[in-house]
Amino acid sequence: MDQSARYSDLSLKEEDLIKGDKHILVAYHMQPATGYGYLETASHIAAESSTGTNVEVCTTDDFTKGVDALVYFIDEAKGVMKVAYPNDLFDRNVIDGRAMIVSFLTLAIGNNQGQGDVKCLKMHDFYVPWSMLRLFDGPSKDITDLWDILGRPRVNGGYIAGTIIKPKLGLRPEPFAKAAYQFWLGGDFIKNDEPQGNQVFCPTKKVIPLVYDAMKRAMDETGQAKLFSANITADDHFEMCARADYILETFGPDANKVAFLVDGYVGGPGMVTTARRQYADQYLHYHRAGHGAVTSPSALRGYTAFVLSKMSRLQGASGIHVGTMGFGKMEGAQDDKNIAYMIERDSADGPYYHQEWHGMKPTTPIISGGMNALRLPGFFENLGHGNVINTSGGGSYGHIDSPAAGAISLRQSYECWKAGADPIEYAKEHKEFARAFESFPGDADKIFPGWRDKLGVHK
Ligand code: CAP
Ligand code: MG
Repeated sequence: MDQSARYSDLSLKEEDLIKGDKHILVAYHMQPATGYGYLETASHIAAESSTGTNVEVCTTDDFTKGVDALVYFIDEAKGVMKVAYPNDLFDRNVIDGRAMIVSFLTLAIGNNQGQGDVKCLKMHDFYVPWSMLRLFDGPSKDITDLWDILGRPRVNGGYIAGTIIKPKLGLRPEPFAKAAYQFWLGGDFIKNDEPQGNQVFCPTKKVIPLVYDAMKRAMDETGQAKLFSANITADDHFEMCARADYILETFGPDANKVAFLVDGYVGGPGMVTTARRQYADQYLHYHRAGHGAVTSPSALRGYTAFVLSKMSRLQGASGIHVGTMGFGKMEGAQDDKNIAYMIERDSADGPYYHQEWHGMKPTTPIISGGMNALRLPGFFENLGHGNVINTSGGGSYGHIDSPAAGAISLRQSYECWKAGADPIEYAKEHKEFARAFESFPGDADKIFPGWRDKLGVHK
């Protein structure tokens, strides 16, 4: 059934829709399945994503039609369609009238993902009008709070050298805490790896006290504050809160040095908002493990990493993993830097929409995935700044001298880039950075050809 007469209006002007402040706008890349027309399929998507189904129903009245989502733009040659979703379509909390991401997803990335007339449907950008933006929580804590704790300037406080306790799983409490202590002797920030929680071989109530003890010893020995991002991911809201409460109680006077990590993609909006609203004093660290199922360029449905990151700021993530923009081990490209700009700035351009954030706190780009001291200078050069949290697991625990040396090499890498120094020359004066070349010779050969002769290192 061709529903374009009701669910499309190509005369609508985007600038009028934006000025009207009454619609969330969404840009999709869409290809119809064979045998289906472009506008016909786009209109069916708008129907399924708002007030319709695949047939007319007798219960529809004029009010219903007033909240129809409308296709307002198509470019069949480029495979782009844009939909205007009336704000009133979206669910609001009964407790406080505020908006929720799960409603945005269940409509804009809901049934339309399984339509038989669609070959490809992927959200590439969306625009949130102020009338809706102000109804989302946004972050309660941001990187300035971490810089404060670390004794750094609140503006441009710079690079936070972090790691992930590796191996990903398999350490019992004592070796886990020892790994943390060893990194903290040189670094700032440690996170649980995304699957680390309350495994039978490393119970939370055994390992957390040891991690806190390691943090205290490292703070005493270095005279510097340290940070721990503790995973509270769980299916059950009350389990999440039990973990969070136990961790805060254990860290006691140093509870402000605890961030909470949630595996936000697999856990979903409910889990992110549980952490955001129940623990607003903690930095909310959004890990996106699993996102590749929908965000990978090879996925023909779902949404992009850009969309995931923009949604996370609305949900209140203090920081989210944004990939390594082609410098690490995960999928990504240098222009992924626009993801970082969208979540950290108050005004930014997405692939299809400009977004004003009206003072909503920024979400920190968290850089992770195959990074080490050798890969960081190129990354910073591409991004243009170092106001990020970087978590290098292999880049720290793979350093041939020690995790502390790995941590120091990461910081030296940042200082080298910030000073505009030549990495090889810098390495001659900075041992841990120099030893990163020997720790990761494959990267060194690729990024700094001839490094052995220049540094006098022989196989
Ligand atoms: C990195 C990591 C992170 C990934 C997540 C891992 O470890 O801990 O979870 O970076 O990817 O488990 O692989 P390494 P992203 O530093 O040892 O690679 O940040 O792109 O979501
Ligand atoms: Mg991990």
